[in-house]
Amino acid sequence: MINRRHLIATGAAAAVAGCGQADRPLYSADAHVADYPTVQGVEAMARMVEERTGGRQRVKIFAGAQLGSERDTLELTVFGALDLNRVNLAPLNSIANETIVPSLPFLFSSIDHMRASLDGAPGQTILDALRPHGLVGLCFYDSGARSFYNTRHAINEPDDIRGMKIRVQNSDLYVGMVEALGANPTPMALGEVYQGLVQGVIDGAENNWPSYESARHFEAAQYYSLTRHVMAPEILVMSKHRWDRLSGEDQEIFQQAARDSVPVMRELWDARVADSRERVLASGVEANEIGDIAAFSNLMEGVWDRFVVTDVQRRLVEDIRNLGGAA
Ligand code: GTR
Repeated sequence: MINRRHLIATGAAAAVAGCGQADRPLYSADAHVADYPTVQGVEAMARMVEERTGGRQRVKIFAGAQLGSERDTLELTVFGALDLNRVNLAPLNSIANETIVPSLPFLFSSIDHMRASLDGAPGQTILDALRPHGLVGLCFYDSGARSFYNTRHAINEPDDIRGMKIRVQNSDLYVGMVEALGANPTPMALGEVYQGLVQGVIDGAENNWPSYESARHFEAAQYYSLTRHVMAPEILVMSKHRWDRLSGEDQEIFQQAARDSVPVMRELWDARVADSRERVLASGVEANEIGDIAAFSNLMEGVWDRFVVTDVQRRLVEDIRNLGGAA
């Protein structure tokens, strides 16, 4: 059986020796269950890779956080014990600060703006920025917009969330955003959130419609308030240890297959967003639009100054803003 311990033992040995593992599929991790669009996006890529290499390269996906939380599996990927990993940008925020930029609150004006930015030069800069950190960024996948949900009451204005314990991903930026609203951020792995809500360890969390639905958080937290404060995408990375052992031809095939899987994933994503929304609303979830969204974005403005600190980040912000009009 492949598990985290097995990967650490065999992967570490192979990475150090710079060889081995050639005859087995590349292993890929995902925190989501098998029918989630991110997993299906990587599956689409895997099919193309297998076909285009005549079966020489294959990918095996371990869905449902079988190999651990995103933070843990990212460590394994950097280290070379895991080959591929599909994660949100949040756990990369502390590894490469370029990834903070698309995670900034209220940066993108629309889904189209987000897609144009990631498909364009800013996206490429961010993918390339991961190499010095042991990761090869292959492509971005959609993650829609994240909103707050909780077990207590609808959030209409910042006062409504003040004092609540809100689960965040393992990222100082998310901690900062929640603090800026006067709530108490609690960093926690995705897999622990449902229990946390049920047991009252936390009052709420924030996520997109599909994760809110798929992880069953909606069963425990019935108030979904559409702040849409972040549109940070998902990303597919390969361990640089593994990448360096691929032939130039296979590197090109992996890169192209990842790119080609993006429109496949986006189509699945759009359908899943509509489906998840419908399902949770039918189950009795109370969703509300926010009248005065500026009341939230103004409070979160301070995190921009705290987290946008390098010239590369500033240029990324500017380039993304310039794409806003076009999308
Ligand atoms: C989801 C995302 C996951 C993970 C999760 C979380 O939207 O797809 O990769 O980041 O959010 O909140 O932990």
